[in-house]
Amino acid sequence: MRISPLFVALCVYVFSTSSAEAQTVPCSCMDGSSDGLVSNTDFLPFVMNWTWGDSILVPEEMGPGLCDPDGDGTSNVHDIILFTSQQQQYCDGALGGVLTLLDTVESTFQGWVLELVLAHDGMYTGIPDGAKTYRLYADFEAIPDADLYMMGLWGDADSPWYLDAPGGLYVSAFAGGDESSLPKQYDINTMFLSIFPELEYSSFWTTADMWSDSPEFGTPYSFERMEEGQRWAFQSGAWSSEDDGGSCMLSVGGSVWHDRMVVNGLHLVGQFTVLEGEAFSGQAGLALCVRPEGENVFTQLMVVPGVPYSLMDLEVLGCMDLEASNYDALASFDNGSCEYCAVGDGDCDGLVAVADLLELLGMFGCTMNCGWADLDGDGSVGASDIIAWLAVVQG
Ligand SMILES: [Ca+2]
Ligand SMILES: [Ca+2]
Ligand SMILES: [Ca+2]
Ligand SMILES: [Ca+2]
Repeated sequence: MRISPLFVALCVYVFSTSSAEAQTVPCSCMDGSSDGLVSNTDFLPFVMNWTWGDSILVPEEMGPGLCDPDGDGTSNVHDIILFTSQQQQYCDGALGGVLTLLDTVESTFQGWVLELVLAHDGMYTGIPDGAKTYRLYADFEAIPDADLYMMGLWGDADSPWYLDAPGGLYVSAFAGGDESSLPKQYDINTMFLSIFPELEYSSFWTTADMWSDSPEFGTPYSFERMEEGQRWAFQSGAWSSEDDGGSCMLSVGGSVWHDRMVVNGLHLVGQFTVLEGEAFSGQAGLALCVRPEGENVFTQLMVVPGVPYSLMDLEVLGCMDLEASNYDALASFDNGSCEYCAVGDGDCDGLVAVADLLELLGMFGCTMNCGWADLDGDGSVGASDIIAWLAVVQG
């Protein structure tokens, strides 16, 4: 294997945050179709050529769909991350153009947050009593005057992407995909959820919550490495990208620009229904793009190498603001769900009505963390709050 010192320098540059000079690659490196735009049409040729960890024997033969943007002498997951970060960029190779690789920005990753979605009692087909469904979220601090877009998950041989659940994971037979594919939320047909309710608890990785509303856009595509029997490894709770030199689940083409990829608070990356036992842990890396407010291009790449997660990251998600109508005294992590409604409108339906009075009466005698019902703010719910509520109704 021949590794040019220039390429090594480029590699060090791309995955560090302190370099000053922007690096470029020929258009032909990213625009495999030579149509002047880096897009979906370039992606498949790339995937065909870019496998993980394979040496590039003749770097001089870089051409459409085959190059080594991170300059480490192999085709690897970092190259695909760099390719993905160039999506929707224009570049005219016929004119000898070059693409400028994005600067890397310091990570604002705050850590993982794991939510217990449901402790199962055996009511769902195929999910035994005692199984637990968790959702794994990435928590990022916002970047001032810019939006963060999730590109996806990755790991390499040094910092593998893996999961470890000795009790095994539940994956529904109706979850889509095949035995070589990694279970992903995108593959689950939501039309089936009403027929097979257990499908909602099927385990998967994802680049964003594919079941949340995204009215103006379709569902964004992502790409993952296919590997024979990968699904069974995932299902057995012992899946890792380490032996393969690396793996990733990255948004394909313009999908990085999808509104669902905007990182705003907690960002869903996976759901795992652990069949038995308490143990559940693993590690994943993340890749994101930064888009400054008012600009229509990504200007920076954020790369988070593998960070371990475990049940230590378990939090109760909810609203932690006492002033909010949906204040949750049990919450340990504020997920930005706080709702603020008119005084006295406890159920937040826009009307101050009997239903609210009943809720207030239900909290009568509360002496701590009483939320909206403590209308006069004296720390407890008593007769004075009912009088205050009646005053609101009577205007
Ligand atoms: Ca193209
Ligand atoms: Ca490479
Ligand atoms: Ca109401
Ligand atoms: Ca009170």
